[in-house]
Amino acid sequence: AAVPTPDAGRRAHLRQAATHVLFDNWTGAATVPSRALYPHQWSWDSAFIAIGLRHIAPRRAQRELETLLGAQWGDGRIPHIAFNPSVPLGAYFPSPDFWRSSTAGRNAGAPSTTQTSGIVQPPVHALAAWQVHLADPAESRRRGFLPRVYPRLAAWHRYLSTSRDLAGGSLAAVVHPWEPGLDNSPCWDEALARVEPAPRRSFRRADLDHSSAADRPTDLDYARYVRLATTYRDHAYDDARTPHAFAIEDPSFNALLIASEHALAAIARTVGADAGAHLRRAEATTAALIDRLWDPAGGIFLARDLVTGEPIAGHSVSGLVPLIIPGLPQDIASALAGTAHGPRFRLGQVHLVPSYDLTAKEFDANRYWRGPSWFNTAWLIHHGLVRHGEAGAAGRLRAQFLTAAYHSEFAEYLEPYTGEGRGIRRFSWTAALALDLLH
Ligand code: 2M8
Repeated sequence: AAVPTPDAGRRAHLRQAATHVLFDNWTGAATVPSRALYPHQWSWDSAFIAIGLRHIAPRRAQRELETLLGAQWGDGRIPHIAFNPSVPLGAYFPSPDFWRSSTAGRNAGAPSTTQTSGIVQPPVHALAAWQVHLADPAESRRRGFLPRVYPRLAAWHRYLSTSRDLAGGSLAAVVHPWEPGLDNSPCWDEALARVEPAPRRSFRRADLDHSSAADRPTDLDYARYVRLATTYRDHAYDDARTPHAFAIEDPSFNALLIASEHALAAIARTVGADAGAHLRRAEATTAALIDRLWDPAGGIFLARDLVTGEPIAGHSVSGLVPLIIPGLPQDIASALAGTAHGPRFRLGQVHLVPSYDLTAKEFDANRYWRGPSWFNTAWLIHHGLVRHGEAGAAGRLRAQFLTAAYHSEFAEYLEPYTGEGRGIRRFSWTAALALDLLH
């Protein structure tokens, strides 16, 4: 799977095709991940999309983030979906009538006009906001972009570091498998098995109208996703009051929080706020991540199940993402790079970075986050490799990324052995991150 970087002609074509995907998926105020499968605004998708958009339409990249932040709740949470009211209810499940944010979320400060979900996704936003600013600082200053987003991003991080620090160990917990973004990762299997599935007839999946059932989570997974979200909703999305049957400290979620906290320090410095507080929080979270989730024997970070109090044994790409953390101790960074190249992930030998351990019995080369390679995690690991002096491996991963994006027509994910596209095509973050790596 070692491939040369596409030549100049192909790069120009790739840039044009990626631009088309993003412009076609723009709805006027934000970008949908996919017109058919995901017809609303998703939280971490928008952050990745803004990182790509800044190269071709910096003002639109700012708006992408501003629109998402417009759906923020009073308690600081950024919901994982901001719903587009012009999309029919049946086009996506779960729809606004399931989440009931403006009523069930009222005490937590959900907006009264925009309908949203009540759960969150990984905090890539401050990272994105800082990069979007740097792409066109003059336009950013003219629009007052950073002074407007800074307090909202700070409130978001505060929510994650307080209300979501469920174990009191200085890490943010996720309370639903949709929150870490790696929805049906085998890492969640044991924790999910404790959740009583909702009756199958109580909901209708819309995803299967657009994607092959073999590439998606199962009905049983969905029945449990529904139960967890219903319980959270029925407790007014109150983190302290909800009896969380699923509560996990995920390495990638926390690594993104740390990287974003560093970006927030840079933003704070620019707007004249206290950068030191953000840097101290980043350091404390890094120390907690190493203390609570680092597994020296496996050379990878492991998620921790807060219901049992035990680490989760499965090796997922999430455990490699902490490579992006500025100032990660060099021995840990080297061990992570070694694990990425080892038999479980085979970096450079298979396509991109598989989402789950290739040697595990739960590995499935086609099913969503149970094995396929995804472009956003490859992009993160590319940056981690660059940061920690692995330029050769980073360059090879970048070449693979661009070639695969081109050949798969911006697929949602790839079968890691063949490199064939899976899921939907013309997927926004694949196009956006390809644009970013082209620049
Ligand atoms: C997937 O998740 C959504 C639920 O949030 C779904 O399956 O309907 C995940 O891949 C997630 O990481 C992503 O943000 C979302 C939209 O692309 O799709």
